[in-house]
Amino acid sequence: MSHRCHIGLGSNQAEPRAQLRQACESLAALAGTRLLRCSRLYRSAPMGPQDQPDYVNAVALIDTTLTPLALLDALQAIEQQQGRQRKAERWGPRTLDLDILLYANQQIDSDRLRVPHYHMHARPFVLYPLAELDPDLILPDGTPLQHLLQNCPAQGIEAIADMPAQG
Ligand code: ROI
Repeated sequence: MSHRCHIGLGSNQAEPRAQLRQACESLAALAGTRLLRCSRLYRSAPMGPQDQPDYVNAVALIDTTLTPLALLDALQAIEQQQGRQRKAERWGPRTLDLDILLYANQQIDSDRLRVPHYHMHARPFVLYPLAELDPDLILPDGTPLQHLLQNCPAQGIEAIADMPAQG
């Protein structure tokens, strides 16, 4: 059985646009997974420590037969392939960040994984690309995405490009 999942993508190192394009290709190539669509690419100032470059973010929608933890493993493998190094510094710059934002309508709270993603409710660089893909989305707890957007000003986030077509 396959599940519809929203994946958040972010990068602020080593040609962020190319990082996101490559990550989308890798998502499309995952076992048991189809890439349905990707949002445009959005640029925003860093949230958290300011002494790092602007970020480029996007959201991808996939259909996958992977379980949540298998999907997490696969996303972490893609991060590693693209040179992600886990550093002690929290909220520091990264070549690629892939987050499971939503996994079907499930709420998951385990040691390794929390879905919906912890901080998505207040992050414009997640909510705006998500709304581009699915404006009428309702979160698993019944909150409409549009409610979250009303409480989350766009704050300088800017669509800068389309995700290039896959294939
Ligand atoms: N800030 C922006 N704008 N985009 C991100 O993806 C992002 N990711 C992070 C932190 C460091 C919190 N800030 C971010 O992990």
